[in-house]
Amino acid sequence: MKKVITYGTFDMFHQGHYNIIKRAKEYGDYLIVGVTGDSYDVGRGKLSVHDSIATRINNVKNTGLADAIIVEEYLGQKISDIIKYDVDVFVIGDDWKGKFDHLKQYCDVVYLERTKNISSTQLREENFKQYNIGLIVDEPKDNQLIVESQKLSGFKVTSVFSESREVLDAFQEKYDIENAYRNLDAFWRDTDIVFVKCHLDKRADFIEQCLAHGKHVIADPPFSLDAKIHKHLYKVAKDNQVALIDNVKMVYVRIFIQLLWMTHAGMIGDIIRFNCSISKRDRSIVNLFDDLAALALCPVIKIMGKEYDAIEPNLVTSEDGIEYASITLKYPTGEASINIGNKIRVKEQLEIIGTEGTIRLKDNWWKSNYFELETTDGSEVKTYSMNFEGNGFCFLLSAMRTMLENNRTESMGLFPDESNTIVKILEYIHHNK
Ligand code: C2G
Repeated sequence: MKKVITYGTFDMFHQGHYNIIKRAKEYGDYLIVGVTGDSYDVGRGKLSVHDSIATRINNVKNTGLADAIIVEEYLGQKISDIIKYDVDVFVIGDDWKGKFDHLKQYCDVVYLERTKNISSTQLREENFKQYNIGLIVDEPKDNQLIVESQKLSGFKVTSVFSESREVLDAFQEKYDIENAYRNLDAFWRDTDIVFVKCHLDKRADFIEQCLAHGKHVIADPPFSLDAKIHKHLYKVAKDNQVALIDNVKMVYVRIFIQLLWMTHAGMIGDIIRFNCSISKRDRSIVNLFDDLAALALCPVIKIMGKEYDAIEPNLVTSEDGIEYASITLKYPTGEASINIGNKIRVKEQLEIIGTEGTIRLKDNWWKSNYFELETTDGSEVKTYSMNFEGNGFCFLLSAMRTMLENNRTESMGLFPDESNTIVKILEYIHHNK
């Protein structure tokens, strides 16, 4: 019996998928179809898959052509499958031409011509809402937003606004966006979602204007250093039935969600100490301290909670502002410290010490793709990892799309009250400088 194997995601099942499965079957007597698992797809940057794995498997099954269906869960599984199922022929579309030649030492490799003029991407674009993203900037930098949004179906950066002509020209020189505006009314006409990427002094004002014009908003935290203004912005969002989301990417990345789960499920016992440090040498950014502190406070509030008893700030200031800060939040059963370095440098890391284990994220912890767990029982250090490229913004956008599809306006990444707690802490620090 000649065995054939082929693989795919088979999202939004279409004629191209049917054709390749049918033609693959003709290469032997028994056809195995591998359907990609969600984790595997996320790991390889395929974030736009719409159908659940059950639906995708069912669609393959309904062709009546597959003798067996398996799930592809990890990179390299194809070799194990070929050996395990004693496969004679591996078939795949010619969009992969040459990519699987290394399998020729195990079985025949056949690349078949792709069916023209049909694809899952095209079907997703035709069937689901497309969101135009507009950027409000005061620097010619996009923080990878444009590249990150290209990783997902459904989002396109179409407009940019800046009050400054020089910034706008420099931005356009670099990114060449369809529309560039210095007039907000024109800018709003073209956008569904606005990324407010500007310095803190203007942030709340732009956020409010966008929300009031019925635009969903993503903005860097803190939105304001005044907790009342922050609350008010959420009210404006609610009144206008639009979403307001903190640009905190880490809370949408699987590795952080896993870490959150482990700490909340008591897997490192009671948390007695949380240390988190960050520094950045960029004198041009106004209120850099507040942006860094807000970022460092996110994991603290997510993991330790909002109910701290006291704040103990220790600040080193100069005429340029806060140069270094160590802020300790006292909790009933433990404490959390964040160290923020501006001119004064600190080593970036995040450490959560529990009675039964310690979790560590090294270096750029806010975009880390792995963490280590060292348990107190003396067993080996375990590493939890997930590969992803870029800064993780595509995960935030992916969560946002789910929110909007379900008419939900509040993020479950960083909840509004968690975001407000961060602003309250910063407000307290500034009042007690
Ligand atoms: N295909 C095709 N014609 C199309 C679209 C897709 O022949 N118009 C083929 C692809 O070449 C692939 C199969 O259908 O062989 C499944 O395509 P996808 O669902 O896009 O899956 P893909 O990402 O190509 O996964 O391990 C996964 C595999 O390596 C391929």
